[in-house]
Amino acid sequence: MKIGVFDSGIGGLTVLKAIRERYPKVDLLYLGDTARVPYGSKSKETVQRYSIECAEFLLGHDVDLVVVACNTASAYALDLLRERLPVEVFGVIEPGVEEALRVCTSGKVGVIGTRGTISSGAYQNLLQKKGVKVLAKACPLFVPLVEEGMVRGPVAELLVEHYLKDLKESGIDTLILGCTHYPLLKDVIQAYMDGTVIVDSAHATARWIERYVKDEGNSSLSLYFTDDSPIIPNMIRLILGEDHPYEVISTLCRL
Ligand code: DGN
Repeated sequence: MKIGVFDSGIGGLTVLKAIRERYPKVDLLYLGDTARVPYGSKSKETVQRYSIECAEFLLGHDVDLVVVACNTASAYALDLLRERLPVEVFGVIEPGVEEALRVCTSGKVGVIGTRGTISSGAYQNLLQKKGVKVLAKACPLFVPLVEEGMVRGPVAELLVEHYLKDLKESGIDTLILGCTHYPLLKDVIQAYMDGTVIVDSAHATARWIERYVKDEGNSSLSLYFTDDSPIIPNMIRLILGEDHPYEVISTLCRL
């Protein structure tokens, strides 16, 4: 079986990694739209167009299932992708929400993400429909922090305190990491939010697709990006824990 994963950039490799760990035999194809990242500041229509193009690229490589690793694309484009694609499509928001509802006992859930994801209200709407009180916070500096590889140490600790102080004092017992990059800050976040259950959408998504995945194949991994950047090899090493070759493709971008 071949699973295609796409993201606005490199951070979606956290979702790919969680899928790879859970289904080690499947063939995996990853597309990071590094030429057009970030999606968080683009309009809904633009994110939908980009998402369709990414999914078409994956379908061109005969994937059996598509996972939208990007939170913004999941918020804006999932319904459209489901209408248009001939294969099953999954996003990261619903799995994260369901996992949070499963573990939350206080009736108060926190969610953090990029400005785009938080202002889309996608997490908040799903959680509120289930009668849960939601405290949402955008943490815009977390993405560049991770991309600089500063996932632990004093700067990470300071920023975690800066963004999460209100949430810590609010009485939430569950915190959703609503961004591809945030699982890399999980240790620092967990240390600061002592006693709070941290829900990582990447792992929740890998579990969520279980019913649709047959763990068979050649364990291949192909990585594609729409633009090159010196950050890519560093992030591959940081997230996957190993070096891996990748290909830069330009035909996707029709801007
Ligand atoms: N992949 C994006 C997300 O999960 O929200 C983060 C990177 C970005 O587009 N800013």
